[in-house]
Amino acid sequence: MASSDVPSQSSDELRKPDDPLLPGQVLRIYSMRMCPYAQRTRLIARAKGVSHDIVNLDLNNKPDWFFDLNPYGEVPVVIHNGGHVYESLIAAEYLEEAFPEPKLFSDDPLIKAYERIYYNHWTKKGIPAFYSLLKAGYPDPEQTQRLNQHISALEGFMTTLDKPYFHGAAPGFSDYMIWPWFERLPMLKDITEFSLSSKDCPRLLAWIDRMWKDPVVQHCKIDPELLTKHYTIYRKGRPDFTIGADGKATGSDSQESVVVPEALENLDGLREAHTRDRRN
Ligand SMILES: N[C@@H](CCC(=O)N[C@@H](CS)C(=O)NCC(=O)O)C(=O)O
Repeated sequence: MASSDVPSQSSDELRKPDDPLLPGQVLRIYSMRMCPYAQRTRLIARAKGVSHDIVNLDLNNKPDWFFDLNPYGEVPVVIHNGGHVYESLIAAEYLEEAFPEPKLFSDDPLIKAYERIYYNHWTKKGIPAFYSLLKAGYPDPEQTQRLNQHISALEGFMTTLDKPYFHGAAPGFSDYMIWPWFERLPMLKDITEFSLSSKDCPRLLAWIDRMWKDPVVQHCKIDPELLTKHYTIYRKGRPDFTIGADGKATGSDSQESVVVPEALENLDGLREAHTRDRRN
């Protein structure tokens, strides 16, 4: 089935892991509309043409059973064949193996290893730098420099590779693992004035233009205005995770916003601990 024909359902109805899939659907993804990690799995499922059911969670009100699926209490979780797979990279790799066509990884072990190096770099170095700048909420020179340094490494990979995509001639696994944060660059610009320079990042800027033309990216795209609204609140502490539900256009900032003080290496630093753990 061509990926454009694939029915996928996005819903706020809290379907449980054992609730049957809708007719014709093969798997379920527990997600949150604004989540870049969940977007990784949505991109792979879409690229594979796998018909799936997306259940959006309110991460401020997680049902207790969700921790049985993922002890970290995080989305994404993929439900398939009676199993549940969490951690976005593991879930995406699972989808690549469970649904071999179209292949998003090269058969050549060296090319595959390079692709892993690219998205591992972004996950390990780029994402923490991205959130640290976001959390600052202004053009903090130190955090801007840190993010630029890790983005320059991606530009360097592309220069050495000399291909239109990290995967090669077409978008592939590594492109979809890196993309969600590049889709969020306009949001980061709105909040911190950060942007890529055409002098330093010509290849990445050309990659971004190409990625926007990819039908899979277009399908999984998130309303940019909602992203800015969501992260404006998120960076201060307690976001409204139901933003975007049923056309809901505003995140509620009615809860008192708290700037979380500890050093930020991942999203944990942006969230109050009690919203991440089991309630009982
Ligand atoms: N390392 C995880 C990170 C996933 C993650 O941080 N997801 C966020 C949403 S974007 C989440 O579910 N957070 C739980 C919470 O904030 O309570 C992965 O790669 O899947």
